[in-house]
Amino acid sequence: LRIEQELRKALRRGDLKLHYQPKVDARTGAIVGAEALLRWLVDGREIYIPDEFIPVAEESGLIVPIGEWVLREACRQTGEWYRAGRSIVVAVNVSAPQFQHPGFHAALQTALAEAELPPSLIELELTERMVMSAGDQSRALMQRIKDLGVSLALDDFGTGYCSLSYLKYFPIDALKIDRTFVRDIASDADNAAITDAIIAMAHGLDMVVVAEGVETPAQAEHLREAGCSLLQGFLFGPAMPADEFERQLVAEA
Ligand code: G
Ligand code: G
Ligand code: MN
Ligand code: NA
Repeated sequence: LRIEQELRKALRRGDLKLHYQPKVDARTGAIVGAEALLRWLVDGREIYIPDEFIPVAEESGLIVPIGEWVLREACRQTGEWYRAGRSIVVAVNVSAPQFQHPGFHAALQTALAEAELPPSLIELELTERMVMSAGDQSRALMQRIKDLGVSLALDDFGTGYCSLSYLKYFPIDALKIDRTFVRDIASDADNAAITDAIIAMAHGLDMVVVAEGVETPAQAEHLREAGCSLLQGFLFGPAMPADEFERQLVAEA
C-alpha cells in the first residue's frame, strides 16, 4: 500500500521517466529502434525497479493512467526524433489490465494524434498470456490497433503458452525471443536449436524476429546467421535516458 501511494505521487510529480534501449539491425549494427522502459527516479536515483512497482501498478489499477502517460511520452519523444530526421521505431510495453481497459484504443489514438508522427514508428509489445487470455476479443482489438498503423510484437516469446496456431490467428508483426534462450545460445545446443526454429518459423509466418538480452559477440553472430533481423541487449547498450540515446544516434551518424 505504501508503494501504491508513493507511485500515485510519483506520477503526479513527474518522477516516472522513460529510458530507451537500442535495437540494432543485425546485419549493419545501425540503431533502428528502441524499447521504451519505465524508470522511477527521485533526484536521478532509481528508488524502485519495474519488477517491484509494475505489479503494484497492475493490481491497483494505476497502470491505466501510468500506461497512458507512457504512451503519450513515447509518442512525443518519437515524434521529436522523427522531426530531427531520425525515424526510430519505438516499442512500448503494455500490461494486460491496461490492454483490457476499455479506454486503451482511444488513449493510443490520442497519443498518436497529439504527437503528429507516423503511427508506423510506434510498436506495442504484448505478452503471450494477455494475447491468449481473451481470444476473439483480443484479436479484434489488435486488428483495430493495426488499423491505426501501429505494429504489434509478442514479448518474451517462448516462455508462455502461445501455440503456433495462435501465432497465425493473431495479427502480430514481430516476435521477441526471450533472453533465457539467447543466454545459452553459444553453449547449449538445445537452446540454439529452439532459437533457430523460432526464427525459421517466424519467417515462414512473415514475422520479424527480435532477439533480446544479447550480451556477447558470439550470441550476436549466431543470431545473425540464423536470420534474426534485430538485436537488443547490453552488447549494444542498456536502457538510457533520451539525451544519452540521442548522443548514440549522433555518434553513429
Ligand atoms: O526495464 P527492465 O529494466 O527492468 O523491465 C522490467 C520489466 O518491466 C519488463 O518485463 C518490462 O516489460 C516491464 N516494463 C518496463 N517498462 C514498462 C512499461 O512502460 N509498461 C509496462 N506495462 N511494463 C514495463
Ligand atoms: O520483459 P521485457 O523484455 O520487456 O524487459 C526488458 C528487460 O530486459 C529490462 O529489464 C531490461 O533492463 C532487461 N535487459 C535488456 N537487455 C538485457 C541484457 O542484455 N541482459 C539482461 N540480463 N537483461 C537485459
Ligand atoms: Mn519488452
Ligand atoms: Na522481453
